[in-house]
Amino acid sequence: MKHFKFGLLLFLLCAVSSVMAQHDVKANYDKQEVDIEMRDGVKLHTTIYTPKDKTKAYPILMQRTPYSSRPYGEDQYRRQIGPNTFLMEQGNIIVYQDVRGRWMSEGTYDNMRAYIPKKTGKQSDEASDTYDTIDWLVNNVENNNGNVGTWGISYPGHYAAMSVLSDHPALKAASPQAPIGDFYFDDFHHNGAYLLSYWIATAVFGYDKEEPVTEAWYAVPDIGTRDAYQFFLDIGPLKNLDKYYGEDNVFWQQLKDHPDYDEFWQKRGLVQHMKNVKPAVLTVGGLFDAEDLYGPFEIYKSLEKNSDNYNALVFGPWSHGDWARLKKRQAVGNIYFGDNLSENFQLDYETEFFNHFLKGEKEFDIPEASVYDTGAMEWNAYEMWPPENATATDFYLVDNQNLSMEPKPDFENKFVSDITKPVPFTEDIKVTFTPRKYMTDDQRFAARRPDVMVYETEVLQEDMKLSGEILAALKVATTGTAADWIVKIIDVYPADAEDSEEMQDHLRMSNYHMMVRSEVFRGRYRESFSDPKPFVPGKKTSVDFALQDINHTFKKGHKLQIQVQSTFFPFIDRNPQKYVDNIFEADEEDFETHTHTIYGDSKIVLPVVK
Ligand code: PG9
Repeated sequence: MKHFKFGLLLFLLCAVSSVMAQHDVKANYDKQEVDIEMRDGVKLHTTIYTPKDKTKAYPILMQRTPYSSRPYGEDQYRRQIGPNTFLMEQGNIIVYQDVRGRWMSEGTYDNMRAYIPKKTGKQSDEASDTYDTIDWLVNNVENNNGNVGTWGISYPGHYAAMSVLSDHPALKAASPQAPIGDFYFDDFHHNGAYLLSYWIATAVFGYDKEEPVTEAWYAVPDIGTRDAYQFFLDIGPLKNLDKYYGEDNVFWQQLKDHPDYDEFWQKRGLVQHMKNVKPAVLTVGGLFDAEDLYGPFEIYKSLEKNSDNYNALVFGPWSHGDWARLKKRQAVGNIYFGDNLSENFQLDYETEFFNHFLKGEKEFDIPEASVYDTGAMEWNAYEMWPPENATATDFYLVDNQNLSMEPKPDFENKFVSDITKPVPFTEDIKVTFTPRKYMTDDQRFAARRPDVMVYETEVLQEDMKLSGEILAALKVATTGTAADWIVKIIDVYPADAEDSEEMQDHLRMSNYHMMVRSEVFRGRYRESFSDPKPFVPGKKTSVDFALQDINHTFKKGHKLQIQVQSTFFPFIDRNPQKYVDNIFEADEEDFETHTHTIYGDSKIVLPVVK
């Protein structure tokens, strides 16, 4: 009974606070919903919150989203509007729009709809939809000051990045946050490997709807278990998942039909177009973002190379979207990084950025690149990213348990990759919409497996800082004709390390093997993502690939450890290890256990700051 009363009290408290928060928005903003007609006649449902104080003009801050601009109904208000509460409370015109083909908007959805550089006639894409929307807003919304900003996280971040290609003169600033750059390197794939850990999410993005809707027209499959590893192992070949997603799941069909980086994916990539843009851009990412790392890094780097607009980067110790939450202690999984990091970002970076470029406020002085050091637990301000004071340094994978500065080409580390017992990517037993916590998880469970090769330094006698880009240059062989390669960069804590408040019960910080970065590479794409090749059994072969950037000090008393393995399940699907043209069509008998070899002239090239 006691628990029931507590639960009821908690519910009432939440309900009251929700009404109060809504009241704040309702008390200070008017709301209207309009269907704005695009150049091709399709109408996009757009929700507009305008400050009740009509004595001054305001910029327009817009988010375009596939996740709904709800609540629908002009007397229904969001609890919070805008990029953060500071911009909400200061007063801005806040706009949310259902993108084409989603929720209350008309049209047909297209995942990562391709940008059309030279549109003719009524041709449309997300950039032209943005242009047409901005044009209507600045000409029809009262009290706007003629300046527009866009923002969004993840898919909305992708549309914020795409907005700068609209070329509308009123668009002065954009903040793409964890923006998707390319579904072949963000979210659904990493370097050609399909992320089985995203399979659930295919329900949300796979089905077309016939008309504008206020309720979800899709359903996430109930797989009847919380044990994702066992579920997907029991399912076997990917084709057996067809019983959950039929022909009407357009996106599932597209994933199956396009295993290689073909024209279907290439034309949907955004990074290639991020050139010669005018609006100021503040790109934001999380160093432990399991969903979109490629996008923020590559969009920032492309603009840095190919555009002379204002272009800044913020990368904090965050998982996907953490920076938008007002949580005092910032932690990812078991690792605590500091207090008030998100609030400080929202106030000192995000709010100042938009107020400067949209309201002309002078107070604005953020570094070109603000990147958190996830080992030293402090912010670094850089004049460029990656920093030029880092030296690409070779760490060779020689003996089992040893990293060396010198290669040993004849040294061979062999392991059996048993495809019936793939290496788990996490010890946690759960089914998630998308992967998240594994990004800083303890890797001792893997280090103690015979199919995970471990290489490490001695205990460091002084701090070693790694800032920038990482290359894995492997020399490998397999008795099979296909293989995946996973490389993990790990910070091994000392035996006397103290536990964080967030530490899981079965773990201790003592000797914690903290994942700092991991990446997967499907070996068939070693020459080209568009032209897969089998391995020749037993032939020493080069497999080179980048891991996403890091900024991490391995402190004195710690060790730098590298792990290499060939399965990472069910983060990615199992490679049959026998070459088949399309793994989505593989049969049970195609899955073979094989012996892989890592030669001693394999190296990981790390950005050491001298
Ligand atoms: N990038 C995230 C995502 C995209 C597609 C499917 C699932 C997740 C996001 O938009 O949150």
